[in-house]
Amino acid sequence: MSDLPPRPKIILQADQRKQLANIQRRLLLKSGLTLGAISMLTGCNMQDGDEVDKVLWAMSRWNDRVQSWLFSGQKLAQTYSADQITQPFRFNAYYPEYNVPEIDIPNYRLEVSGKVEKKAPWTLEQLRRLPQSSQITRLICIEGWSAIGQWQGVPLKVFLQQVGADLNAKYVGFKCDDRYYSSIDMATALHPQTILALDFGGKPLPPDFGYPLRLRMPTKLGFKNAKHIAAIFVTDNNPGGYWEDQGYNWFSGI
Ligand SMILES: Nc1nc2c(c(=O)[nH]1)N[C@H]1C(S)=C(S)[C@@H](COP(=O)(O)O)O[C@H]1N2
Ligand SMILES: [Mo]
Repeated sequence: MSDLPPRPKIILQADQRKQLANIQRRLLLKSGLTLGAISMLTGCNMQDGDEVDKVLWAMSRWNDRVQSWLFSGQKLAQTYSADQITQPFRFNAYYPEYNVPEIDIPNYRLEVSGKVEKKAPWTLEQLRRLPQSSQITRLICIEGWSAIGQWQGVPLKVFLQQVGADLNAKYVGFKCDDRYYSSIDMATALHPQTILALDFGGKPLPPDFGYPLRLRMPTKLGFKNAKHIAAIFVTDNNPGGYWEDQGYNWFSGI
């Protein structure tokens, strides 16, 4: 090995330390780039907290672009057989299980807004009348575990066509009943395995696993699979997300 540049000394604000930890672990270490290499590539001396932050976010945005170029809108993620389903399934959220939101199911309506022709809200019954698709796939959490489950629901593509969405728009955003939020690129929204799941393991989604409606797509990490969806919108401005805005890579394809 040739000489490596000396590791730069970094001074970070407290709130930047978490972002640095997240982005560095996910992006820099994964890509094999050290902070020293980044400082050489960017010509940034990495001494100044603001500057470090800017460089890391720029790297993450660049990573989003590369991932979306590489993403194949049709290539299917691996599927599994019923006997491979993980039991019990694993719960995760940014809060403990006993804080799962309580939702008034009879009065539930899915809101739709943004670049769509039809903005009327949807009942669960209306959603169940649309074509349904089922999958047994693996949900992979960024925290280092995965679990195989069965989900069934409306392909997001079918739903977007129903509401007359502009399919040339860039993003689909999700707002959840627990104030979680996330967003995906349109190519992933139209992928055949991206569904608005109503059922889990052959029954209506239970509270823990995102009732009454969740996003399920095996082409993205767990945190992009929004549970308890209250509203869907189509937009050209990247809506970010709960974890995405704290430093997790936005695209997070698998
Ligand atoms: N509304 C909402 N959706 C969410 C989360 C959350 O906290 N709130 N957590 C995400 C994370 S980090 C993961 S790994 C999966 C976990 O889904 P599960 O509970 O079905 O395993 O949900 C995702 N969707
Ligand atoms: Mo996760």
